[in-house]
Amino acid sequence: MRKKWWQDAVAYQIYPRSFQDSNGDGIGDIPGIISRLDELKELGIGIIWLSPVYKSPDADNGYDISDYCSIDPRYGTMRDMQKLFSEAKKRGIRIIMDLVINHTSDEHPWFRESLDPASEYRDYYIWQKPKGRDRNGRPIPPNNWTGFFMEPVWEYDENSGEYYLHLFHKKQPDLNYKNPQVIAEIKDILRFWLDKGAAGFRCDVINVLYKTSLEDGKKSLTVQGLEHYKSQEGNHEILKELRRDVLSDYNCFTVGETVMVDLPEAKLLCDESRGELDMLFYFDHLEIDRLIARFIPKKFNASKLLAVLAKWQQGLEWNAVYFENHDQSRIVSHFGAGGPKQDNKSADNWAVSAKSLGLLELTLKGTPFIYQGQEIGMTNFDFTDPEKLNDVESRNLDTLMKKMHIPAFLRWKWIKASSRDNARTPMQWNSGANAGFTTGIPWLGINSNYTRINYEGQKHSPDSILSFYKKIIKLRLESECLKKGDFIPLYADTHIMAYQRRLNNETYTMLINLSAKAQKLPPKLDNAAAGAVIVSAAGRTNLEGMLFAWEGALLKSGKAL
Ligand code: TEU
Ligand code: CA
Repeated sequence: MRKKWWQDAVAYQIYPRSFQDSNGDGIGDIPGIISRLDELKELGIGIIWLSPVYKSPDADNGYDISDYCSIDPRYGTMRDMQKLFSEAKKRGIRIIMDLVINHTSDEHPWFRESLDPASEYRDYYIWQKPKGRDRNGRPIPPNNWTGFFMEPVWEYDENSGEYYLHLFHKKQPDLNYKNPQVIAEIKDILRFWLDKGAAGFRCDVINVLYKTSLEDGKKSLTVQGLEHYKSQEGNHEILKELRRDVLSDYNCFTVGETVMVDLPEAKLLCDESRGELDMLFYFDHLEIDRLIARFIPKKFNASKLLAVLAKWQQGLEWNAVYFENHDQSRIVSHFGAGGPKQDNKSADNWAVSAKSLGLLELTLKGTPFIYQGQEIGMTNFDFTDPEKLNDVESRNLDTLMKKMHIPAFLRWKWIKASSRDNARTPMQWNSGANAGFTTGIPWLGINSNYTRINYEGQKHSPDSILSFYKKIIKLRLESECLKKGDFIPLYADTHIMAYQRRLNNETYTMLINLSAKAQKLPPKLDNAAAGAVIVSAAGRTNLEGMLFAWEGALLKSGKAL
């Protein structure tokens, strides 16, 4: 039996370029991370997921890797990385690396070699002849697939007269997983990092590796062609092989980022007896108020959120639980009071909703992942000039929408709701210059609210969001019921939701108001709400039949109700 230490820890995602700069070049780095490990230990973190720090030309901020076994000089050196492993270990923190193996950078030596049709590396990537020629003699792409980044997925290479496939940016060519040599290379990369001290991997878009066929896809508004490569049998086989031949030799775990995954697929991917992934990130809960994945905002409804959470909480043995990452909006700006349509003005409401959403995340079953800045209630970016956007996806989306003649105000509205830059603005450490992130010019605009929202300001205040996170993380770590107890949905309407966690004789009840108005608790919840209030985001000890605006509260009852 594997000892599943990852089920007893709270994880924290670091997006290195925005975490802490140590040398004034405006880009966060590994020495910067080392200097903040004490803060993470104090927060109660046991696992760090480190977004890519490998050599990369940065077409997609490090998710385009040109050397898997070296550190990009902007982030530091391999010695720094080794120091990060050992300093983290001293503090009881394990580190998982970001494994981006669906694609490499086009500047990776494999791809460079692969440009030569006679090279043994040609077959490392997916090269295809044109389907034919159009009337003007121009080549026609091999199929009708559309990609994740609103750009064509086939890039033509004049030299060889063939196209290569890239589901993401054209500087991110997809590897060919029908080639066993590619899998052999990946195994070496896994061993390299596990031997250096990595405790596992967060596996980027790990359910789209294997392209079963390259036939035309069914017409679709989102990613067309998906049915030919999402969660295929060949993909399951690869995951099994990596587990069997490499991962099982180490005390490590994997969390897959699985795009467009549904529950039946997820069950297969995480079924322990199959030996593929230990847990996965799904997207459904963050898309309940969005159309076309996360691009167009629509109305929030708490009962929808509970339904989605319940489906996944009860559907899988073990979940990766998250509300934010480097691709998503800040949760307080998404489901909380920091959002555009809501009562942003009130600092109280911002804090209460940030706490409540933290309480919600940390009382779910699974391994919680907190994203840097979430623990202080950081909000979406506030710049107003589209020129300031860095995210390649947002920039492509803007270009596409312009072509469709969508007016500028609407484009900006949708980009503001969906842009990945929302989560990527630098960490707000203090109220000094550049929020204490850098002494130089930050690579991406710092949110001007840093004078009000920052780590230092919250550190010594017992009522702060940060102090609240510390408290509930501690509570969770000490409770088997909160970590592993069953999830039972109790009640939801447009604004409030309620659920219980149960293990043996223990029962916790979680109540949350996801609206800007106080809400009466329905009579149906009388029994459940009768327990003792352990913690409330509004600082109350007695609920008196109602929840304040944005209030979440955790109650304890002696026996199951
Ligand atoms: O993201 C994959 C993914 O599907 C997305 O969340 C993506 O950002 C977007 O929604 C596409 O529409 C992973 C990484 O987390 C992301 O940062 C990378 O850009 C991407 O893979 C490619 O490596
Ligand atoms: Ca730096």
